[in-house]
Amino acid sequence: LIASLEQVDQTYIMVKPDGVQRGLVGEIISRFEKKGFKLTGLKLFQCSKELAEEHYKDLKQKSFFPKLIDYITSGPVVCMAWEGVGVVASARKLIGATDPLQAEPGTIRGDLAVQTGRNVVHGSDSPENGKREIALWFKEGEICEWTPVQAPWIR
Ligand code: RTP
Repeated sequence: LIASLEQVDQTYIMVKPDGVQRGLVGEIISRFEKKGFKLTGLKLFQCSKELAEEHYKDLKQKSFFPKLIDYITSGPVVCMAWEGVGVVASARKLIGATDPLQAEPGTIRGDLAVQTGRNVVHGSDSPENGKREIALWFKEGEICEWTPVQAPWIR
């Protein structure tokens, strides 16, 4: 009841090409499902160079930018929209530090990855970017608003 008074946010989570190739899609989806967030969008998708560049436009000046774009476009990704109270910050915690060797055990990157350049998953860094990235990766009609029937605790 108290939670229902709090702000519900959206975040964009993406299994990167290495996560798909390594068969980690189910494992990664499970982490967010089990935590108690609500899935509102899900698709397997081969993204264009243009879309990858738009998504990572804030990193355009970084030396690793070309490698990052090659990586993200190297194979299909799994695009997800998740909703819930505090979902943006919580998802970042579940994902762990950018460098998987610094990520705590128990986090997705801490458990499943080794290299920064192959860190298996992306998560939005603010509620504003959550909205921006969901609008960027999903078309209208691909986001499903639904109400859990018997489980108000998985809001
Ligand atoms: P993400 O956006 O993918 O969730 O990652 P993040 O916020 O943890 O990290 P960010 O600094 O935004 O970097 C985005 C992605 O770029 C790749 N990267 N490579 N030195 C490198 O080679 C390097 N640094 C960053 C990673 O895939 C990182 O997740």
